Amino acid sequence: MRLHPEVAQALREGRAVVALESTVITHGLPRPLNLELAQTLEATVRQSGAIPATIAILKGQVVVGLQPEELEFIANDPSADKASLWNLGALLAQGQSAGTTVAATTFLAHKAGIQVFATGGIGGVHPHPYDESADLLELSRTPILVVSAGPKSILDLAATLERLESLGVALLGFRTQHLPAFHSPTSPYPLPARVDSAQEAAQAFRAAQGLGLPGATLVLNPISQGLPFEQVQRWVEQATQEAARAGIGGKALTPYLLRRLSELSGGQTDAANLRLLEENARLAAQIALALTDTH
Ligand code: PSU
Ligand code: MN
Repeated sequence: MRLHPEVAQALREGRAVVALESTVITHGLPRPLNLELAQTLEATVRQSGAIPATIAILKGQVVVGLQPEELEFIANDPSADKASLWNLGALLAQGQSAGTTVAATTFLAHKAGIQVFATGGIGGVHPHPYDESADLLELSRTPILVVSAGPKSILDLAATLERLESLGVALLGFRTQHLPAFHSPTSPYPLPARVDSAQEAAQAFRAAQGLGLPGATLVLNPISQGLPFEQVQRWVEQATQEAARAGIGGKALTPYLLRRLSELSGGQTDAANLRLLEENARLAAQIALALTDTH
């Protein structure tokens, strides 16, 4: 594992660091939007007073905090794989490059000593056929704070929420009592807890850490100016049926559905995706800063 010197120094000095994932760069957004987004997220974290650490697999090495040219490399490498836990060892041994999913980024960020991680939407339970993201299990066994805009809208939200409860992932609605649904700010599903500031989120995470709870604290940050829930659900239904008909499954399913949503919505879901990623990076930086005040 190679840490960017700036990240290593910030961690040694107990300063605020925010981990960022890279599957959204390699598989989530089309080029050249993906690189612009990656650069914007790092700048957003910096403007908010924290140090960004984008995590990726580069030529068989785990890199925590990419150099600008490394960010360009991974964003433009069409052969970059999607790193989850089931292929991480093989990717390293075989010298491959890959974007890291929420599952892999959670594991690697925690290993590097980073406490806060920002993403867009987490993976979860797909409606059918059976497919459940490794994100859920990894969040259940890694005590890190993750900021997202909710489970991705392509998922079965009720089933995903049930799994998060069963797995003991701590859920905090950020200024909301209901589960945010990625492209949409809200859904019909109530959350167990709510916080109204970065400080409160930091305190809840510290309390969970103090007890030694094994899992992550997931801060659910509703998108501002999102898309209507029912509208997104209609696009999702169509895209899901098309995926089933085309026989798309496994790790190709999430990227396929996100692409189809973008087409069906005339690009509206991509615009929403960019906005929520930026908002999550900003909130994550604020929480990382708040954590440096509460020891
Ligand atoms: N959030 C986004 N776009 C994405 C993803 C999240 O806005 O592309 C990625 C994350 O890396 C997440 C992954 O971990 O999709 C989920 O893939 P799967 O369902 O195959 O676990
Ligand atoms: Mn899957």
